[in-house]
Amino acid sequence: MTIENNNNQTTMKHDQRTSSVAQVIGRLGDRYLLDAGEGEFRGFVTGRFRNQALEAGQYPVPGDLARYEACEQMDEVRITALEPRRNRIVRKMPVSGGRKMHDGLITGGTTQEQVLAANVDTAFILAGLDGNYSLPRLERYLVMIRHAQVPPVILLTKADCCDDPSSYIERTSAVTTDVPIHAVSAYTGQGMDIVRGYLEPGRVVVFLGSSGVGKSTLLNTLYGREVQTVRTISEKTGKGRHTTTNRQLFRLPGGAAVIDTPGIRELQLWVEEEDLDRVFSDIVDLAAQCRFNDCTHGSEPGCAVRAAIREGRLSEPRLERYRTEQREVEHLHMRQTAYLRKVNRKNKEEGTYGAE
Ligand SMILES: Nc1nc2c(ncn2[C@@H]2O[C@H](COP(=O)(O)OP(=O)(O)OP(=O)(O)O)[C@@H](O)[C@H]2O)c(=O)[nH]1
Ligand SMILES: [Mg+2]
Ligand SMILES: [Zn+2]
Repeated sequence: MTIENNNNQTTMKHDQRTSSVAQVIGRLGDRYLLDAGEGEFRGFVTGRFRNQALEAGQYPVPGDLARYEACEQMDEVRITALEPRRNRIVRKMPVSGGRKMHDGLITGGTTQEQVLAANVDTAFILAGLDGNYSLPRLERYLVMIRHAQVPPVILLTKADCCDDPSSYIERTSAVTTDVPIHAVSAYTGQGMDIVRGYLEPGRVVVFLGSSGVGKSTLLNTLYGREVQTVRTISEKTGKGRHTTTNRQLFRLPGGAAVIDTPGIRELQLWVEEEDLDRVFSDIVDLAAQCRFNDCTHGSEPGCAVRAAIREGRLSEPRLERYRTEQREVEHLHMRQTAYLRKVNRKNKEEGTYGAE
């Protein structure tokens, strides 16, 4: 638990009559941590808030602006509503077992949307240059960010572990035409000035990426002291240890805020087809040149996608990934509505909204 690391908690007097607005920092059990600029305090959502919330995604998340009122005889506040969100980063979250990988798709099990963060100015997608670099994974994060309509920035972390970071920048930029990509190292300080350039006072950024890519380390470096726990990646598996377990917002001394997130184990998509098409726009453009409108890019004559693969302008694995994710999105749409209704009703009865 990282909340204790922030021991700048102050006792505050909240004006009972007026409703005020505070930034949501994080969650601690059924309480929310808030900050209105003078230190952290706790709050809980009112019964009326619960009644009005139609789904889990409407409960407070880091970056939200919460309207609150003071409580008599309690040093906590009542959260009455959230200000409308400018944007929200959403992922599909498994809420029950029974999942199976089938043909590259996750099937079975029950899923629910989880809002990771709200009101974000820049989403940093981190990928490590220490041997776990994965282009498909980056693409998936990009699709999620495109869906949220938040500007993404890719950070290739641990540049100190890699002899040739520029070759990775090239590989990455081949699939992400309009996304800034920077190689950084929290250890040597490489690229840190570039990252700081995104952190103007009042801005909110989020760190996303697999466990062990160095999200919390980067936050600590920017903060100037250890506010989040960091652990070495496992020698046995070469993977991160899921050190960070809560999403939490940190206000940097310079006035910007960073939302540190846990590495996502299963990044399922919660998006629309258009978001996919933006990330795979090269394939969409090629497909528009195929002779047949409904070309499946198999053995049809005049297929521009096949031609591009033959000529080395498009890689076969990339086309495959596009198809897999397309299938996943279609599949998702089919079962989304029914499941959501069921799960939301159940959660509402049990009052277990927004569980991590
Ligand atoms: N060589 C090198 N190692 C780094 C760098 N940044 C982070 N690490 C190491 O990577 C490991 C994982 O770092 P964390 O910051 O805990 O990773 P995380 O992304 O927060 O992981 P989760 O909280 O599990 O999602 C630690 O051993 C860090 O010391 C870097 O720039 N260079
Ligand atoms: Mg972490
Ligand atoms: Zn075709």
